[in-house]
Amino acid sequence: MTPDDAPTSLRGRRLAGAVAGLLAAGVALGVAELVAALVNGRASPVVAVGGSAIDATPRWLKEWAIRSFGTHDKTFLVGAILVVLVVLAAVTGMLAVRDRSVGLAGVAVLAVVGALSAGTRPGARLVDTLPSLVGGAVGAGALILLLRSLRPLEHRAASPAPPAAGPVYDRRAFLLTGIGAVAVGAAAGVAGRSALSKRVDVAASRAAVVLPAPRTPAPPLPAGADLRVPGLSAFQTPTRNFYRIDTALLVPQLTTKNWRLRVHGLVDREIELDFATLLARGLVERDITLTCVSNEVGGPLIGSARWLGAPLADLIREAGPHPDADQILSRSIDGMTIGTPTAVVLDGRDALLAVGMNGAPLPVTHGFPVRMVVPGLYGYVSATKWVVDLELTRFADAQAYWVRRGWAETGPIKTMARIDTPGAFAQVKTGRVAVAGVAWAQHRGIDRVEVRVDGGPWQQARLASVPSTDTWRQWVLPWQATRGQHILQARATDPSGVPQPEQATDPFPSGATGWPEVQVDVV
Ligand SMILES: Nc1nc2c(c(=O)[nH]1)N[C@H]1C(S)=C(S)[C@@H](COP(=O)(O)O)O[C@H]1N2
Ligand SMILES: [Mo]
Repeated sequence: MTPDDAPTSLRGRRLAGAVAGLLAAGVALGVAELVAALVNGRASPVVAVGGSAIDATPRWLKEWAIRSFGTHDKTFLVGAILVVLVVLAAVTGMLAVRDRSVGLAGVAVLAVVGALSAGTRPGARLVDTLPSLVGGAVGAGALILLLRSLRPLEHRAASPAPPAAGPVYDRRAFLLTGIGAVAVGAAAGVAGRSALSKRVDVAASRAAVVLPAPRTPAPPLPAGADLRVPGLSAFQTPTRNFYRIDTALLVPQLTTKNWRLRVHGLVDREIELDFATLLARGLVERDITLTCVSNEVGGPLIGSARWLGAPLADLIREAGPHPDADQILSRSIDGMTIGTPTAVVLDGRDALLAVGMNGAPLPVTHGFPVRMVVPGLYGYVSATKWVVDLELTRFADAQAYWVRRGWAETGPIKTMARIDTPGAFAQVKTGRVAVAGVAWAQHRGIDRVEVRVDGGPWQQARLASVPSTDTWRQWVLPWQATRGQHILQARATDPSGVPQPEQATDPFPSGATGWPEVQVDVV
């Protein structure tokens, strides 16, 4: 710009810069709101900053605020934070007209404050920092675009020189960019809010569930089901550590009130039932170990829980399945399809429409309010979460989601052992070391687990007791460890008497095979 038009030009552009700062902050907040709703169902960074501010406020000030504002103290706090944000955003935008890096630094500082607050709230996880960081990044992008349209016209090669008293920047471009920013921020914010409010519904619905006592309680755990060897997986996997596998980007939000299950297809009588009717059918409680077909040898995609649910076989029988209906095609509210052999569900095993997991209603991520659990089958052919529809059909007529993608049509769980301790590449001391792990062959059972060191003779491990064949089984072998590097291998055997094969194969298409192996360093 030329020295003589600087004062008016700069004033006008600074004012527009302040507006740009406010718009960018709006975009950032809207996007943060949406990301917060998507990644964790928690509130926006503003609320997190508010929470941190409350924690950091001295007690006298807190008490003054409560006295002065009563139950509106939180509203006041959020309002105060927004006012501070508005001022900072406007000032940042103004300064950024002269120097873009000042604007970006301002956005970065605000994003980091939001991320730190959200990431340090009680119970926070790393993903809680995402809303601020993504919001900040998108806000920075909006600021850059807005500032670009604020560049003095004479600096832009293609633009005609501005008339002496006319606008000093491209007002039309700024207006259009600004409208775009408002639209993006508002759309993201509204979408985030509505997603968040649905989640709150589901949390309330879950909190309101009163699980009836089981008509048939789980058989008591035999003494010594848990060997309690340090480093060995607990017999019952704590729900918070239970693996989660699904295709849902957004966890389906289904309340008990909105839940219905329809049984139809090749049946004599269609059935439709609601949540209360399902509970009233009488529930059984069972320890069952769930396994994912994608689990690698030695992998973590397995967990054991105490499930509470209605027997699935009874319901299917009531519907009167036609003899040729060899597949129960279950569907979840988010459109996942899973095909289970009808014969397996009806063969007397404890196939469940589960509503409870480890003594509580199903967590939303594990299928609230109702999921299937069928002992002995990998999850992708049996464990439909958020299940709402059971269609009796034929494998020849309808293919489920993963089967269409080449995975095996039926997925019985393969016999498998896992070495939990010592861990891979662990350093252990010479002398007696407990080698321990779990082994599983759900619904057939584990008869033997053997361990060998450096390819030597197989040694039989001691097996823990189990309540049924539907769970994994712990095992332990005391080993006299000698100095040096050693390879430990394990193999399990089910009642067929044939040990699991040595041949290592990929999980695709029907589950991994091979002996688990760990290398340890004895010092
Ligand atoms: N609706 C739905 N149900 C699903 C899936 C899914 O993607 N969507 N994945 C299945 C697979 S592959 C497995 S292994 C189990 C995992 O259950 P979990 O997440 O409770 O451990 O859920 C099954 N049920
Ligand atoms: Mo799976």
